[in-house]
Amino acid sequence: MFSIVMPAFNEEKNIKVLLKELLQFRKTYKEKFELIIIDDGSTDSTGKIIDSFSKKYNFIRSIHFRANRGKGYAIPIGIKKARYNKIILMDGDGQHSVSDIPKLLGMLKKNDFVIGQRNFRKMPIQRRDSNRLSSLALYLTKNVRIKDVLSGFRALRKDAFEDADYETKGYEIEIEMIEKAIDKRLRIGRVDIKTIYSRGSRMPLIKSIQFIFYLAKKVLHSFLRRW
Ligand SMILES: Nc1nc2c(ncn2[C@@H]2O[C@H](COP(=O)(O)OP(=O)(O)OP(=O)(O)O)[C@@H](O)[C@H]2O)c(=O)[nH]1
Ligand SMILES: [Mg+2]
Repeated sequence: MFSIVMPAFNEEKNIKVLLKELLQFRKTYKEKFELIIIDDGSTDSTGKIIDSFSKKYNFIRSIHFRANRGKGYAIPIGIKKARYNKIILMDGDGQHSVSDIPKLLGMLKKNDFVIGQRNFRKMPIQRRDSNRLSSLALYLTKNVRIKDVLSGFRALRKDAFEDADYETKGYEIEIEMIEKAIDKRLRIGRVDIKTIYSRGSRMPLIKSIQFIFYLAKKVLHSFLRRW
């Protein structure tokens, strides 16, 4: 058994299709799972949609918070609430393919943390560049090369992550989780996943700016420490 933790903020256009895909997948896949969806302050009908699914299917749990606090707030809550030690983190905007879940779980057998890496050639340029920049910053500060540091499709062991305290509450959590994993000397695996950009993408500029500030601070701190 495993848990899927899914953050969802204003995803009324995408989440229904994804939930139907997950229902289909659950019918045939050898291992059962629970699904925890965290909606903090969506202003569209996301909350209603996920509630209608959780009422109908008891393996789905919907968690709501009134105010919007960010993906980095939602993920650790989902991890804490998970009933199983094997956890899949999956975005609620349909950019991750349900068919990649077995691959991630397979890699988790020999690792504590698995990152689904996308094909950069199929990614919009702004995303590709912020990813490369983040990857370089991670290499400069931690001396570890990871290609797709911003991918939200991951597998992890709950016991390796549930105690972690995160500095960030936004999208930077993706990088902070990797930093924590490196510091704890966890085994980090990578697996190729499908790259879907035909749905879900909002590309807010603020997101790239947030990353750049976060990374610049980390790189600067790391150099000053060594100086
Ligand atoms: N609970 C919660 N989920 C969030 C929040 N912000 C984003 N998410 C979810 O996190 C997932 C990833 O967010 P996106 O904005 O699509 O980020 P991304 O996929 O890296 O970027 P795009 O390329 O723009 O799609 C989606 O399922 C969002 O609904 C938030 O504040 N709270
Ligand atoms: Mg997305």
